[in-house]
Amino acid sequence: MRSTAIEWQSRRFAAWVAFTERIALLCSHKQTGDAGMRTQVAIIGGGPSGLLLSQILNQAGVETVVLERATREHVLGRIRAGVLESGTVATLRAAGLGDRLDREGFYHEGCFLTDGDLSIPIELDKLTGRGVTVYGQTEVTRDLYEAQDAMGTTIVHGVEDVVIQEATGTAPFVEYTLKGARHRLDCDYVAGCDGFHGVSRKTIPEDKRQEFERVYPFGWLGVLSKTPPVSHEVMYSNSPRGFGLCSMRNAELSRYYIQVPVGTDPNAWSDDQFWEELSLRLPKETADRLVTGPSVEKSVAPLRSFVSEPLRWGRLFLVGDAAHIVPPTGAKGLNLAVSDVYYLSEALIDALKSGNETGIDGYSDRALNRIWKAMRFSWSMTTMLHQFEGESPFEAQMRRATLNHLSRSETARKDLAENYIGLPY
Ligand code: FAS
Ligand code: PHB
Repeated sequence: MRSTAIEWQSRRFAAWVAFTERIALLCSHKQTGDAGMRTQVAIIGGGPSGLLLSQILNQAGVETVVLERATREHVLGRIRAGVLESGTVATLRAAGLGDRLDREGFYHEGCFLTDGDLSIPIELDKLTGRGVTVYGQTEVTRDLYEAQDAMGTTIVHGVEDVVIQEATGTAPFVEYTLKGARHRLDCDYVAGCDGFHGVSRKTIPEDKRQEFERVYPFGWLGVLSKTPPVSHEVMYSNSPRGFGLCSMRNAELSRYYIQVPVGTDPNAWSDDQFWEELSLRLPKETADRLVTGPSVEKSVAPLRSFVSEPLRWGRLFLVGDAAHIVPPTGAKGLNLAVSDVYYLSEALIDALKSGNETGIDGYSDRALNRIWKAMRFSWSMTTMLHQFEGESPFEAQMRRATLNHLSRSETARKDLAENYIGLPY
């Protein structure tokens, strides 16, 4: 008799535990704001693309949930882009993100190309009426997170095993694991903002997408140092030893890069070796002014040109690095992500607010039209300024002749300037 009572009690206890676990799961969803696990736009990826899309859509009254694999600290710890086109600045301002950008961003009226001791000023503002703004991607992302917090939008960090389901149907959904529990998020549309290594692009069957790629036989070794910038404007240097780049984040924080072989280990380079090699790639009068110091960040970025077409598959849309990668020589990566967001946000608001699907039907072609021109510019800047292993003396001369022509032709400099400041949206 007694054992039966104990058995009955243990069954009741097990049922109670299961019930509380279910409530806890629903509450955990509530805490993540999944609001009954349904939203209008599911955004995969909480980098610049995903956060800016969430910002603009929520401002228009469209509900989103951002699913991000990494922690916020990890996302904010990435040191990446530094140069914003005027279209990017305008889009960020329109999204309510202009305050700190306008206070702390540096407007640059030009940039420099150099070839040995030949210095070629590219007077962007004088040639096109517009310049660029130096403001690190880290700061853009920080501003986006703060703005998203203020709006109370839903960003779920630490998601794993994201799977996009029914993208070609009328009721797509996203499955993901959070703290060991499997979740489902129903939505009207999915935005793949999860970068080059994300799941979104790979959700599109291989026979439904066409990929275009050029992998460069070198990478960039980048150093961030608490030193005053050597040049008041970004400097791209061609030299017989390879490419070098001098940039900055502010008057006390500089960002430098040198071209290195593919697979270079950043830890194999001491700071002194880095400063020595950079100096050898700059004009002498610039190298003589270089203020060196300890690196606060040192990393190697591979260089590739990549586009995946189309950017749409049913109710799934690809945005930013999930769809394309440019070599950073043209400072286009982040800026292209922003123009993708500009186009897609406009299209989704139209579709969800007015039922007008013209924008989403035209998103892929419209974005690709701008993407390909930025792809060409980034490829041309990379080809012009980098030494290719095994290049013939003829090819090296072609690069130098291009730079020499730029130094003498305002027309050639205007063409470069028009692309560097960013082509119209
Ligand atoms: P991102 O890659 O920035 O963000 C994608 C987000 O999705 C990440 O936070 C990732 O954690 C998340 N994610 C990935 N898979 C996921 C999954 N399965 N589930 C959920 N979340 C997932 N551009 C320049 O203009 N100048 C530069 O100097 C420059 N340097 C760069 C250096 C490096 C090493 C890299 C990788 C890129 C660099 N770029 C540069 C380009 C860079 O700035 C990108 O263009 C920009 O980050 C694009 O932003 P997103 O499209 O948001 O992609
Ligand atoms: C940077 O400041 O990190 C930077 C600037 C210009 C580029 C690439 C990177 O083209």
